[in-house]
Amino acid sequence: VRERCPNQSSQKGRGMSIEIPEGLTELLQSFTVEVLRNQPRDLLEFALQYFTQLKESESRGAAFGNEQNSAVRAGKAVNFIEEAMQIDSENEEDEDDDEEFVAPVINRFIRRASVCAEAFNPDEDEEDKEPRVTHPKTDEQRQRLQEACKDILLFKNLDQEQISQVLDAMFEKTVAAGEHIIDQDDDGDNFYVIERGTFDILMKSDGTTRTVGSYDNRGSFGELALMYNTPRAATIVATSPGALWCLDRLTFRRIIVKNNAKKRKMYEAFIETLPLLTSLEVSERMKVVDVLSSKVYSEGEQIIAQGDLADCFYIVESGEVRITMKRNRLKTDSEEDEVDIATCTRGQYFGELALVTNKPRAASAYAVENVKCLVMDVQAFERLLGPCMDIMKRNIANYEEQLVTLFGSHTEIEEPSA
Ligand code: 1OR
Ligand code: 1OR
Repeated sequence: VRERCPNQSSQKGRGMSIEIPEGLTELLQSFTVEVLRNQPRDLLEFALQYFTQLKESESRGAAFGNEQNSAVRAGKAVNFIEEAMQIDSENEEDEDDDEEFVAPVINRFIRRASVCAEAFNPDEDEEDKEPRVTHPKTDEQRQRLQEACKDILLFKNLDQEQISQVLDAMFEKTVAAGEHIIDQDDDGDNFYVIERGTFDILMKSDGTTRTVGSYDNRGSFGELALMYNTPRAATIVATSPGALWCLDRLTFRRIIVKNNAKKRKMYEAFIETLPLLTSLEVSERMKVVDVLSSKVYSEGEQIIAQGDLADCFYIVESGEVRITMKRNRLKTDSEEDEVDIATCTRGQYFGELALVTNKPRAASAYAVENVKCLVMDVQAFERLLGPCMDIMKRNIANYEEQLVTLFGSHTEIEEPSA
């Protein structure tokens, strides 16, 4: 963090204007997020560790604030490995002894996918004339297939008839370790849902190929080339023996892409009103709609559980969501009380913090009444919301202010929310 030159004009009118040194906000913001995430017992000790590590990583060349952060997602669903720290191979002695935090945090949005905005005509009906694809399955297979597909967001908004056509058309494929399922720049053939196995996501840019993430026994891939008629954006390689459910391109386009066109019409107006997304271009906003799925929660239902690994991001479409936090540290021993810390209503979002910081959920979320949310999975979030990061980070910084207002600096809380 650079200090301002003391000879600047602000010195003249002492007491009138206070200049905030460049980088201070980001520095404190990242630190605050880590404090919230880790809830350290000894704040001073934590601060010491944090800033020492920050300083070390700065002198290793990863200058603070230049967006080159190492953040390793240790979640189960997907692992995103940023390339920044890997580029210059570090000294051996620099062993990673399972740090409680990765400093500095936050920006993992180094590079965005090169998915071009090629127009596609969702109303093209040519594919409707194709015969329906059906791959017969045993009951056991069908059950496994249903299980594998139950969290696939692209399937969430399909009606009963559409979903059963999709399931009928899917076929199973076992893969060996090392097998390339998709090669970057190829044409798209299938969409894949993971039944089991681990897979690496590789991308090449200017001559070198890098691992940008991985899948661990769940998730799906291969939708982009089919949705936007583009070459494959990445290479997917099996890193263990595994099994996939495949959906052919024609069925995918006939059902999923059609459905997306309907979704665009439905959500276009709402999406336009979201302050979070104003930094996106129109074509990008449409892609957000494509990957959103709508989910309904009934009164009192839990949407997010504090401490869980995060795989989704939420925007409230209707109803009210209550955000609560456990404050066990301030109570005697094991006793935990959940405290209301915020509410979200139409147009507001939640569940971004864990995705931005690579940490478990910092709070829980409950539906106060019947609630409808738009849900985006972590990968779509990664690919699409890079330009919205500034807004989100600013809001995350606000969490700290509100934290202090709500709880004071270290007071024991009984009923902070009136
Ligand atoms: P596809 O049809 O282009 C490759 O074939 C697939 O890899 C792609 O669809 C996605 O399903 C999947 N950027 C682009 N595609 C990705 C990415 C990705 N991750 C997985 N796929 N990332 C952006 C990197 C800047 C990684 C984001 C986590
Ligand atoms: P998440 O992915 O961690 C819980 O899942 C979500 O609750 C979190 O993202 C935020 O979107 C949302 N501190 C932490 N998370 C908050 C807060 C918050 N408010 C909303 N969320 N505050 C600090 C209070 C201890 C703000 C209180 C107003």
